[in-house]
Parts: sequence; structure tokens; C-alpha cells
Amino acid sequence: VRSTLLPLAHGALNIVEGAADVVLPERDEPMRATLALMAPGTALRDGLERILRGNTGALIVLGFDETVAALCTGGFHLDVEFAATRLRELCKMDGAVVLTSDGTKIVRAAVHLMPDSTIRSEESGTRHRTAERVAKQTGFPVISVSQSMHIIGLYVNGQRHVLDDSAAILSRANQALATLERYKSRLDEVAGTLSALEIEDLVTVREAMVVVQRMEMVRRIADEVEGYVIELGTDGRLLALQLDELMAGVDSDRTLIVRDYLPEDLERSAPVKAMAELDGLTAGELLDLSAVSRALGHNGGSEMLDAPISPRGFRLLGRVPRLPGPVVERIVGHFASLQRLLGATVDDLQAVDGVGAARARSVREGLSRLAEVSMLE
Ligand code: 3AT
Ligand code: 3AT
Ligand code: MN
Repeated sequence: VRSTLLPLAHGALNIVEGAADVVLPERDEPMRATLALMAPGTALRDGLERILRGNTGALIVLGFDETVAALCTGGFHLDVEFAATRLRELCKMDGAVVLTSDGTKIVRAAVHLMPDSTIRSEESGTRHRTAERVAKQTGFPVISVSQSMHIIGLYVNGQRHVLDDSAAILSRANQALATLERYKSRLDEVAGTLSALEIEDLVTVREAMVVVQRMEMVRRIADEVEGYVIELGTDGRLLALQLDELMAGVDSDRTLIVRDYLPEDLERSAPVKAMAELDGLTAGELLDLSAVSRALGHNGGSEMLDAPISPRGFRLLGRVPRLPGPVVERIVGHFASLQRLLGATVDDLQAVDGVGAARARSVREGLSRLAEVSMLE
């Protein structure tokens, strides 16, 4: 299951089809999906906590197929609903427990796992070595609960993750959230400046790219907070609300600004490609405005950053209330630049397909209001 990065759909203008699919690096997704499955509040986590408290260890494979079956010796076959108490009892026995990958059924118990011993493992104890190897060999996540060290470890996708208690995660999450707040207020500042420049037609590539850059920084730190939210399960509810509030509209604005400033062609895939390029920038590249503008397809030397540029108007039109996505498309398609749109009369606006007298007036008023507000800033 692919979880989308941020569950933030606050009236997002989903203008670019598939844009919502452009998420941060794929590599974290199996890890996050598994962390969600074993987060506080889930039955699996309850079972793991019981095992820790009961001072027994555990070796649990999250998934069953022929590959897993081939590694299993001994033990016995079960086919029962998962229950935290059942898991605890079964883990009192030596050997491993095998669950279905959604964690809803217990398939095998007390099995001895014999993974390929040539698979490299950094672990020392037999339990943890086995966990790491089985995870690598089968591709399924494997959980180990250490009896001697009292920790829950997760092996997935070649990574190892030790589960922390919620208090420790929350303190890291709150630090990340404070950073996010700072980044977000800086983003709001530069975005406001850009709006004012757009209205006066004084934008250079640099000012537009600063907003894109700040947006990426915000999204990246938000992604980190999102990871904590997932890991915290029911303990992360408040954090999720704060994150939601801070990130309202950021993703949809990202699509809009990219579409405003893509060099020429607006073929359907261009914005999606540009956003994938932005996702691919390293932290170092992100600090370099030339690299950011190259991701959007503006090639040229550093003097290119000082070149004037005009937006198409997607982002500012997105600020006009109650304007459906398809209408925004048609209006921008018709006028092709924000300046021409700002100069349009109600009559001009009515010439656009699907824009009647009432809507033309509300767009006209909305734009005038935006212009006034940004002059005051
Ligand atoms: P006890 O009768 O409880 O001592 P057991 O057969 O129940 O033995 P366990 O599965 O509890 O055995 O394993 C106990 C320890 O034996 C764990 C590990 O340190 C060691 N051990 C088991 N199998 C191996 C192996 N293949 N290679 C090295 N050490 C092993
Ligand atoms: P602790 O941190 O002590 O819990 P460990 O890596 O030191 O883990 P041990 O060698 O003490 O592991 O083994 C503890 C138990 O782990 C013994 C057995 O119930 C289980 N175990 C170890 N290897 C396997 C295996 N290959 N298949 C199934 N169960 C295993
Ligand atoms: Mn041990």
C-alpha cells in the first residue's frame, strides 16, 4: 500500500493529474507502511508490548509465501485470527511466528527459520541475524523483540529500525515541528513578496525560485514530521493536526507555482516531471537556486536568475475563492499571462468558455482585492 505523503487535501486544486503521486523518495515507503502497522494503538503493537513486559523475546515474520515456507522447519501450522494475547503466548515458545503481511492472521508458530547463511548480517545474536537475513531473503518485514536488550527491532527493505517509546519520538517530533513552523513562516513571507512582484510584473527568476526552494524545504521537514506521525499512531494525533494545519495548501500551491513558471510548453506531463526533478534534488542542491531553476527547466548561467519572468497566473487565480479547477484552466489558457488577466475587464472574462456574468464579476473583484492587499503589504 502506497501511503501518500501528506493527507492534506484542503480544497486542493488538483489541476495536474497524477501530481499527487509525486511523493518523496520511494525507499521509505515499505518502512513507513510497516511502522503504521505496528504503531501505538494497533493490535500488533499491543502484542509486542506484552512480549516486552513478559520478558520473553520474539521473532515475527510479516508475510507468508513459498519463499517463507521454504525457510521454515519444524513448528506447527495455524490459521487463526491475530490477537495480541495469542501472539504473546506463541512467542513464549522457541522459534519464530509467521503472520500474514497485513498482520491479521497467525500462519505458523514455533518454526525454526533457516535463511541463506551467505546473506550478510551485521547482527550478532542468532535471533537478530536471522531476522535480518529473513527480511532480506523474503522481502517481508521481520520484527525481532530482544529478550536481553528489551528492544523491538524492525528489519525491512535492507534497513533496520529500532522502535522508540512515544515520549522520545514526540520530543524529536516537536523539534522538527518547531523547525517546520519557522520554515513555513519564511515561506509565507517570500510567497507574499512574490505575489506583490507578480502583480507589478517585476518578477525575476530568482524571486520565483526562492519560493519554490522554500516550499521544498517546508515539504521535506514536513515529511520528516509525517514519519513521526506514522510511527506514533494514536499517540501522534495532536501532532497530525498541527502538521495538517501548517501544511494546508502547500502541496497545491506547489503545483500552481511550478505551472506558473515552467519555461514554455505546458504539456500535461511537464509539471509532474518538474516536480519529480525537485524531489530528486539533494539537500545541497536545494540550497543552490540555479539547481532549483534547472529542475524547472530554466537552463543558463547564474545571470539567468536575474532575468525577468512573468507567471501564467495559476497561483494567484488559486487565491480567488470558489473557482473550480477546470475554470482556472480555461481562464489561464485564454489569457496565457497574469498581466493580461489582471488587465481583463468583466467583458473580457466572459469571453472565456464557462465563465458567465456572475463568475466574471467575482473573478474581477477577487483579482482586484488581491492586488490591493499585496500593495498594502
Ligand atoms: P534449551 O534446552 O532451552 O537450552 P533450545 O533447543 O530450546 O535449548 P533455543 O532455541 O532456546 O534452544 O536456543 C537457545 C540458544 O542456543 C540460542 C542460541 O544462542 C543457541 N543456538 C541455537 N541454535 C544455534 C545455532 N544453530 N548456532 C549457534 N547457536 C545456536
Ligand atoms: P536476544 O537479544 O537475546 O533476545 P539473540 O540474538 O541473542 O536474542 P539467541 O541466540 O539468544 O538470540 O536466541 C534467542 C531465541 O531466538 C532462541 C529462539 O527462540 C529464537 N531464534 C533464534 N534463531 C532462530 C531461528 N533461526 N529461527 C527461529 N527462532 C530463532
Ligand atoms: Mn540471547
